Amino acid sequence: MKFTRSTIPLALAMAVLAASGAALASGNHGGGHGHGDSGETAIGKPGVAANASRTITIAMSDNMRFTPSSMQVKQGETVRFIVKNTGQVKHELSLGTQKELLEHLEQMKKFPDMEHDEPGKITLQPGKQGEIVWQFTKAGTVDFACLIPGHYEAGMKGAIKVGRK
Ligand SMILES: [Cu+2]
Repeated sequence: MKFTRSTIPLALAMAVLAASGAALASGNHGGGHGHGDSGETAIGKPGVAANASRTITIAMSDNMRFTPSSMQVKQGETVRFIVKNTGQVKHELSLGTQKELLEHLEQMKKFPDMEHDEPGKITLQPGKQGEIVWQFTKAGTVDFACLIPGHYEAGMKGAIKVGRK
């Protein structure tokens, strides 16, 4: 192939474009996600009971339902959840994003006896009750579920709508 006067500048222009493209791509790399400010997560953070603006009681039953299974809170609000297992088998309530809950569900299938000490999660034996105090810092939806194998699949889940303040 023979270079003419017009092909040479074009080849140069292409080389410059390719180089700047590479520079842009590497410039984008590692542009921060915010991790680890005061225990805050995508769904909020553990709350302080003294700051709770209200108490919501949630029952967990063997018909694989939370009652209530949907509720509404305000962004910034701290809620004290009293969770009661009214059934004859173990249940749990885990707060999380849909993605976290589904990932957790997969782990639970591998390790069914896994217990949770993490905030935002509570496992209760039949007839027991416990509480979770949670502050909803971000507007959107916070999901919750019972991740004991078979329970989520049977419909044991719910959602908390967090309204923008
Ligand atoms: Cu359950």
